[in-house]
Amino acid sequence: MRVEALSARVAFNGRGDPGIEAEVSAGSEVGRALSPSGASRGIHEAVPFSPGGPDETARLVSSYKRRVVGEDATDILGLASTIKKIDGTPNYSRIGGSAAYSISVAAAVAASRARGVLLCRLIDPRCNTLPYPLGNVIGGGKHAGEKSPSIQEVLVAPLGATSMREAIQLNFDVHSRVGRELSSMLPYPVGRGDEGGWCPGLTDEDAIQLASEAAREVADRSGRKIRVGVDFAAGSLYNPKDGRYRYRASGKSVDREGQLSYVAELCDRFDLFYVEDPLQEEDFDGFAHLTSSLRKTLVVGDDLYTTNLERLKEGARRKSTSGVIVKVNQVGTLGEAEEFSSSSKRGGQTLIASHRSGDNEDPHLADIAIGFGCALIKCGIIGAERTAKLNALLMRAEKLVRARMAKVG
Ligand code: 2PG
Ligand code: MG
Repeated sequence: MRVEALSARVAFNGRGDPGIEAEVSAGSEVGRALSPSGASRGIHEAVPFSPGGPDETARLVSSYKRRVVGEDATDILGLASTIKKIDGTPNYSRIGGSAAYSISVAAAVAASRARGVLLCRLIDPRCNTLPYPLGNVIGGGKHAGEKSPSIQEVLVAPLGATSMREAIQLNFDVHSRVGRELSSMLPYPVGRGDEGGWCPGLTDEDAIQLASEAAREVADRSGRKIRVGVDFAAGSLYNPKDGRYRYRASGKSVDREGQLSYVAELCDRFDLFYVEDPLQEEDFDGFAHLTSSLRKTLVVGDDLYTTNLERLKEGARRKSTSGVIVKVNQVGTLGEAEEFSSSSKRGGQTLIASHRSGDNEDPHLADIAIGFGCALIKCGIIGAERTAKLNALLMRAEKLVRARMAKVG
């Protein structure tokens, strides 16, 4: 099934950042995809735009579109390699990673429509695992204001839920319970960060405590297990000049050893099932230390890997992590992200598909998570760009008759 036409425009995400929206026709159907954008970006991520910025990135598409037209839209890996060749740089600095993202995803969407299958089934015709939603109840770091916690995300996952419907409801319940608690304990109204998590003027530990209590209450009432995790996004806390991690909310400042023990202490105190980027993105050995010592916690690499196969191999060699984040726009195309995902699962990693802090109403992440066989999907709880993915998961849970919730832990 050949790509018949391709066009692109600049469009905006829920944070107001520009992205590239591609429109691809194949098999007389049209697929669309709009690239998301990160605020705490890993240093090894694909460059989002060509040197002239978003408008030039969209305009450039017309100069190379004849090399995409005629390609097989159902061939996710083949199309990725064509786009990679067109760019010709290691990190999409010529055509822009946002163009690579949107063209590759839009082509797959068009192909799935033309075939009459869900996008997840185009990615993997045998996919049958539904990921647990991992959503942030409290936001901090680069996703929230100065006075909010320094840790970027306090997350919950309803690992005892027996259906997608129940899982999503439990996350909503924890989120609203935290909101009610905050309005009774603080003398000012609390806003929400980029991903819909509350962003109160609390220290990190108070924020984790609050989310843990809310999770426990909802778990007790429902009889379902709900676990708490955090994304430190430690690259944002780290100062390479002095090698220290700074928590502006509490005034805490620690060196590498101090950070290692602080992470372990928080895991122990709050029974965290999940820690993402607990160290800065070059410290493969520090991650390995945590992975071997924190047996009950998933130690997850996001900025550590940036969905990059070579970095994943390095992590595998050093046994750095037990979990891996996949974000298509970190690497560029859907096909490259698929290769990364397969390789990480072969290596025994727990795979987590993730949204970006600047995201939009596209539902495609739900299909990507199911198609890649992810155990978890990190896509927030509140806000239309987050519920777009959650609602798509509900529909897939209904349509994929033999699908079951993933096994985590
Ligand atoms: C992260 C992401 C998504 P951003 O660090 O995991 O939550 O944030 O998109 O800002 O990189
Ligand atoms: Mg992260």
